Amino acid sequence: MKKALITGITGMDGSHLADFLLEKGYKVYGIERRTSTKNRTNIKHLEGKVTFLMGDLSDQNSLLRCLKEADPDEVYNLAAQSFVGESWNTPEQSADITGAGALRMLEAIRVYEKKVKFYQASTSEMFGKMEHLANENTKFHPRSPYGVAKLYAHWITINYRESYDMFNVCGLLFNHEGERRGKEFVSRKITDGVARIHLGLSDSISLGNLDSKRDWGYAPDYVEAMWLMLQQDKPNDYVIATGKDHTIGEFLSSAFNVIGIDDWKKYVKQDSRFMRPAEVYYLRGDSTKAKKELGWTPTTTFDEMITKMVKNDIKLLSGS
Ligand code: NAP
Ligand code: F7E
Repeated sequence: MKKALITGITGMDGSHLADFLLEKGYKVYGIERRTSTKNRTNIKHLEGKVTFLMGDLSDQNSLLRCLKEADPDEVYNLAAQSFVGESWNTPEQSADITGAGALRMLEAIRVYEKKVKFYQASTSEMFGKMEHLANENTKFHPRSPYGVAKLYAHWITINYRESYDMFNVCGLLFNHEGERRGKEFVSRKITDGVARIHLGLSDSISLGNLDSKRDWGYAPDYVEAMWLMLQQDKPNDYVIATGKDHTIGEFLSSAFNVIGIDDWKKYVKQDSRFMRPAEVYYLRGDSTKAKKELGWTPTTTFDEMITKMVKNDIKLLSGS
């Protein structure tokens, strides 16, 4: 039985990856950090199936202890301060966890001295200021403290691969969403807001810049790509994306359509509090390499994903 250790298991991707690996017959360990009130919303269903270990990406020894306890074949480093907007408020903490956190996990693996495959959650935010389709060779120009921190984590993962012959891969994942997405991200903020309007709990949604375009995929499709990367003969880095871009306006239109509203504009307010000091206006990825080498393609469409998210939020809010 293969063993996997996941950092960030309480998050959206971590919980989906645990579901996926359990299906594959893995023994799964997940690192949780200590918080004053436990948040197990995304992982309640994993209790009794996954072994939870206490650790923190800011604490090197805790990572080494978790590694020894799990003795994994594969480590998936998904933990991060992952909210781009917040990274301007806490740039140092974002650098420490999102950037140096990856280094701490890599160092733990290096001193552990057993062969462990390592996945790093890299991101399209590293491309940042781009205007065309991005692939693995596109130059980076991050636009936030988060993007800069992720770029450090990306390069240190590659550097440890080259320096110590470690099996390290980076998945350059474009935006992916789903029912377990945090409510501050624009996708879930919209689907939760639409559900509230539908149920008469609210009459509008306040958003920032509506002109950004994103390449939005569905999270359960994307965790499969992470696993596929670690099953290859040689470690390599891959862009994971749908290849299609949509504006936030199009996301709104699709979400309101689920509840039968066409004129969504009268329900949306613009609020400067949600604008960012520097914006990433356009992201669209070319995952030809992943398709060719991993056999990976996304299966859930933009509208299907949004329909699932809106229906799920209506169900959660109505308690049905
Ligand atoms: P998420 O839902 O925000 O989950 C982040 C996870 O990191 C949570 O489990 C969180 O734990 C954990 N974490 C935060 N600080 C920690 C610390 N100091 N020590 C240990 N754990 C800590 O993020 P996600 O959307 O699932 O994304 C997973 C990874 O992929 C992240 O690294 C993200 O940056 C990256 N990524 C995401 C996307 C996307 O579109 N979703 C795209 C590209 C890359 P708590 O629950 O305790 O906060
Ligand atoms: O913003 C705009 C905002 O916060 C998307 C993370 O998973 O994907 C995610 O980062 C866009 C931006 O995601 C609001 O300005 C408008 O242009 O949902 P988001 P993100 O910044 O793209 C990447 C790939 C990651 O790696 C990250 O970890 O939407 N926007 N109005 C808004 N965004 C938010 N959050 N809230 C608004 O009210």
